[in-house]
Amino acid sequence: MENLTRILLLVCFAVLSEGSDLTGSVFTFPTLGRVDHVTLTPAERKPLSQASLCLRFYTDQTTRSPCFFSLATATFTNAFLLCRMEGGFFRIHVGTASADFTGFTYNLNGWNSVCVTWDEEDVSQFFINGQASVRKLTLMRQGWKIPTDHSIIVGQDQDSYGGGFETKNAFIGHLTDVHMWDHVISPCAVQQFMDEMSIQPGNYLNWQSLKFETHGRAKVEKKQFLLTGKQLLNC
Ligand SMILES: [Ca+2]
Repeated sequence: MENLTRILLLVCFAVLSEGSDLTGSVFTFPTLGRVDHVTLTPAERKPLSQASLCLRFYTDQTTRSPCFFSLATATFTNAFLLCRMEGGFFRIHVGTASADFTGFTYNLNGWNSVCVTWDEEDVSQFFINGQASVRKLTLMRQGWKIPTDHSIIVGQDQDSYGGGFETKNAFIGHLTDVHMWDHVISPCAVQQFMDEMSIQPGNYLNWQSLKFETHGRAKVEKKQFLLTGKQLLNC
């Protein structure tokens, strides 16, 4: 009996640790609440000397500074952070530095495909809906690595490790297809993501096998076909 209990516990652990396939689903953030967010857990945490992040967002938000993705460590709360700032430009934080990307428009009430890359030379680049930014230094010291002890959330900004949320950084709307890599993905891979083609999923965070936990009123929903922007024939 004891052995059976042990086996059942191991099976439960294996299922829980595998992550969920969220293909065709979205994270919904239905209100500009201070506590609404989703925590994401990599299969294996490791120090990151470079990274890529891709996701899609759908919103009607035009004010404040919503944050899509926030990776914080005990020492660096903005270790890797992507927000849309008041004024409509996008900001990537890396460690204690940041780079701003201006001159981009994005769809309100429509999907936006976004990728950011940060390489070992400290050069970052931002992509949205097929447009690429210039390649910019974030001015974080070269050779710096994101420490292993990180906490990752989407839909808010961590001003302290795992918390420190502010209403001004709340995201309202939907996020989907969140992928993160421990390296810089190729321009071709970025383009494939933007075109919603089949991609090599993130090797650090993978939407098709994601460990996550929703908090507050954030929740997982099936992606409505009306949110795809595509017509269904048999409706
Ligand atoms: Ca904040």
